[in-house]
Amino acid sequence: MPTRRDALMIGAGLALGSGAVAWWQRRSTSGPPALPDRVANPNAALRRYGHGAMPPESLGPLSLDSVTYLPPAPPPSRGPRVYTLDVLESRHPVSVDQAIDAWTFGGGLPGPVLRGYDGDRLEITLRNRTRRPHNLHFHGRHDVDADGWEPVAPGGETVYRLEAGPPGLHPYHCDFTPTEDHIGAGLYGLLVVDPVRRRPKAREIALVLGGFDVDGDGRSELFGWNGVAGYYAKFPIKVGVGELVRVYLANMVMDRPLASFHLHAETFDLYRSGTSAVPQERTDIVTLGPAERAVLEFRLPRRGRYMFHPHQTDLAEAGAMGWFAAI
Ligand SMILES: [Cu+2]
Repeated sequence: MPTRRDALMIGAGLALGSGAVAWWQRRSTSGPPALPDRVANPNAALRRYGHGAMPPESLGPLSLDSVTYLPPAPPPSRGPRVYTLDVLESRHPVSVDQAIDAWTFGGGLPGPVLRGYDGDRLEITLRNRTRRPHNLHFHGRHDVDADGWEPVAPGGETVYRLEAGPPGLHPYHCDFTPTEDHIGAGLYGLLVVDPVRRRPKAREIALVLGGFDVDGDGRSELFGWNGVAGYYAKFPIKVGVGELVRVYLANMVMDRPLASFHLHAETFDLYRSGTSAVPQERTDIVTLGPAERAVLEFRLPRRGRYMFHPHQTDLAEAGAMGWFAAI
């Protein structure tokens, strides 16, 4: 309701013209409170939830599809599953105007998804094509002789033989010290171990959270899923309405104590580390320490855009907010 003072001022405004009303509205202390900077300043507003970190312009809506969507689980294998990972150095763009000096497994950041059934034999050859020592360490269960902490010299190679297990999601990464630098530069990826009694058919998606130190100060300034800041804010992950979605989620940010994943407008079944056949919880948020991971399952019930982001909003604002588009 207008106050008596408002009525007086409107009357004065009519007498003085609309310019005077606008002047009074700007000066009045009884008007609406001043907008926070992030709303009043459109550039600041755009920084909310990752829109301040746009992906490189070279990336289009399909550019990360081969990283985002997992191919179907491989058929059972009698022999060992054989992989070769070359450790490479490259300049990796992480946003529209920032890049990092990356070390990668095979040129991609994260490295390729390795996959096998519980009990499958894996044979992974690591070839170090860089000027520094690196190595390859797996989470999950394996023979202690294949633990991978020993350095592989520049130009050298090592074969790691593992028996995949237990069923679940196990990150792999370079474990050469200082580990946070080697992981921060991009030396990480996912090993998916499928239970012999397979999980139900689903749209399978990998989301690996990384931090990017773009100014070389040892701290991440940008954050993003699957190697790019702001990508899924610009290009939502498409899933079908009502389709079972399974997310293989891992936190590979080493310089923050925690990072969470929060889904808007729907909840998910949470399988911590993916090692149990039954979920521990139905929730809309899971918090992960460095190298922690989880498998999430959910269905989005109607068309629309469903936001996801770490609830550490500085991470979300610096590139880690994204959308699922249910279509
Ligand atoms: Cu390394």
